[in-house]
Amino acid sequence: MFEKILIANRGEIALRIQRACREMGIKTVVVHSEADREAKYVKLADESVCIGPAPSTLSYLSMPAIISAAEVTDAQAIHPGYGFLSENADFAERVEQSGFVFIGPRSESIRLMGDKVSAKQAMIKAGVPCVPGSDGALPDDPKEIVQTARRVGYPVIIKAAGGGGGRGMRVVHTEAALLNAVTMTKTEAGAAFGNPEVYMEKFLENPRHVEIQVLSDSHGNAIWLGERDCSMQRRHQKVLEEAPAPDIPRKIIEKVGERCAEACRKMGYRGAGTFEFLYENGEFYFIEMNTRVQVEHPVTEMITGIDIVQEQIHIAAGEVLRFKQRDVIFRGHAIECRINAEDPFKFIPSPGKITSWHVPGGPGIRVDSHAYDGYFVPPHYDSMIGKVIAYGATRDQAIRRMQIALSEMVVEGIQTNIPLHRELMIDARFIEGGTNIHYLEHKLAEKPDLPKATTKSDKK
Ligand code: MV4
Repeated sequence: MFEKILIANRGEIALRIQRACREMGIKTVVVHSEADREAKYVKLADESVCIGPAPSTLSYLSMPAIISAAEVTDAQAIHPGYGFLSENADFAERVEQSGFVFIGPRSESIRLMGDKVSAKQAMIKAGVPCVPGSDGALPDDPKEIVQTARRVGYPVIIKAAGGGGGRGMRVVHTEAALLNAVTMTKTEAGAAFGNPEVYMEKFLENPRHVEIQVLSDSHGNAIWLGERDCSMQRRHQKVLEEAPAPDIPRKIIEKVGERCAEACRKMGYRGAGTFEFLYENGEFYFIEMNTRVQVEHPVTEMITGIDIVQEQIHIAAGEVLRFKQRDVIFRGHAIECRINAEDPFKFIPSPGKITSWHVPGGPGIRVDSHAYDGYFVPPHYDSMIGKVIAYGATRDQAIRRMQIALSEMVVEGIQTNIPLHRELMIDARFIEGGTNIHYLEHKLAEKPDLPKATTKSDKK
């Protein structure tokens, strides 16, 4: 096992990885920007290295600075967390070429999944169900494009091979609009991703976003850790996630989960990964694979008892997977609310000093956050300042516990989206379960004065 790991990230996930390392008896090095110098989680690490000024391009995205920090501190492995360089195949390659272990997949896997056309082709080959669409990238010949759309059936969606996470896509409803939409998406994709390739899929109108967590070792073993429902989102930003996904028959989940694990074995995938699916009318359709640990990993940890970050480290150290599929037992229900420093009505970021921070507790409540009384939320990064996770024997109990947790939570000095979460926890459709990817945006459009459930502690 490693003696020392460098954490190439910031905020709650840097603290989360540090806790995993500490439990395993591994020393930690945290790299940080000038803006994060005073953060308590930086001081908590065994060592810290300032790698540059506040803008992430000059610090958290600086490959030479991070690799130099690993060299001077004698770290053996680098954990990239999520965001920043976590899905950058060139970074993974440079880390390994410099003699360190990248805690994540081989760079070839990251590259394969980063190109959404090659990812989808790999999944088709591995027997993972995909959205019907073009066979690979769209050709230049307009006749062929028109033919493909007729075969797939309108509406269709044009997606950039270099896109993902909602970037570089366009829905097309009629043949009259098709060729222009393809040209525009290609032009934008070329400019945004340096790759003009696009592909076509049947556009699913009302799906849910359900993803499968996998773990795969470097010895050909792979398991799936159930699903997460991430349908509650706004502008491709997930707001809350839960596991299991409400009202999906276990037989269907088991079948798709096993397909994902088998795909990992076939690809020689290493590490933790997430297969993203759209779920509509009882069917799963693969859209993308994420080759990192995800923000919402705790809900899976709560219902399986498996520490995903620790398993990433065991796998990176070359160990054989410590669990067989039959060891994975799903128990209870977990919900995660992402706490963002933002205006709860307008969603604009609200950085600044937290003057009062009181986190909830009690049975089944977990808070993953690096924030504290007096913490300054820097304006340079993502607005997420933490996550509240509620576990219960049933979904109803998890909701009830989350309602109580959110009623106890106090954050002053900055604005947060806690009022929105309080509103969602008493929303009849959420409580019923199984809302689709459009639900939150429709709800917010209907009731622009949401959230109403404010308290004295929410800054105006
Ligand atoms: C789709 C889709 C409907 N049909 N693909 C958006 C993010 C990216 N990961 C894929 N996305 C979508 N792909 C087909 N064939 C609808 C979306 C989509 C979406 C997906 C997941 C979560 C939220 C979403 C919000 C809008 C659109």
